[in-house]
Amino acid sequence: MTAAASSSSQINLTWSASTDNVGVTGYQVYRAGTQVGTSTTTSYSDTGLTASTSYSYTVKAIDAAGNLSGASNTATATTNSGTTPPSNLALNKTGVSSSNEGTSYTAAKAFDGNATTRWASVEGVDPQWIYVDLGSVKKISQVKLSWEAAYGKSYKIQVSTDSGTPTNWTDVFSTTTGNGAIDDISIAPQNARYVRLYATARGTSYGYSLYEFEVYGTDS
Ligand SMILES: [Ca+2]
Ligand SMILES: [Ca+2]
Repeated sequence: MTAAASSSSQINLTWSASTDNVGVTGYQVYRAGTQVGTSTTTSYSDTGLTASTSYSYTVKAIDAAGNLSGASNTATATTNSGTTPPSNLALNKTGVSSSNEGTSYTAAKAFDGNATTRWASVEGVDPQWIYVDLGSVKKISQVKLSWEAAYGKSYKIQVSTDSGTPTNWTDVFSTTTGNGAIDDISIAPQNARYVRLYATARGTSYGYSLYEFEVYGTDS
């Protein structure tokens, strides 16, 4: 018998058919020694369980004469964590940038969920910016920048709740000591339809280049 969690509240059980020569008519399923259900097949789904909890199971076969077999081996599984990972609000949303180094490095590449594609600005020019349109106003609380080698040293994160082309920006984060790679930035929850990276000093002689520009939060 095997047990495998399929969610935070369900464990699926499967077992081999009993070879009882009288003819098996079904199975009784036990959780920690207490019967929780029956099955006429060789599988059972135990539902209504608690997240992140270990459960142990056995089965017994029942034959046409009503006799129970001995218990199977004990199978154990732990339900999944009840927390769902936050989703990236910027994923596949429309991006706009101040410049692109080329047609392979457009703003969309920073919002495509692909860690190998990237946006890059033209080389050697400040300032540069890139923003995402979340589609509607959200309450955002985290921005994660995944820089290529061409990182930003001084930049701001700005938000706007404008509709249409954004013109009013509010600073929600600023640094002059950015060090590239991953910049995972927590901010006080902000209403935002647009989220912009506004960069004023480069860490290299190149431009600014982001593999991904992620935004996390909740529906406002
Ligand atoms: Ca990408
Ligand atoms: Ca960093």
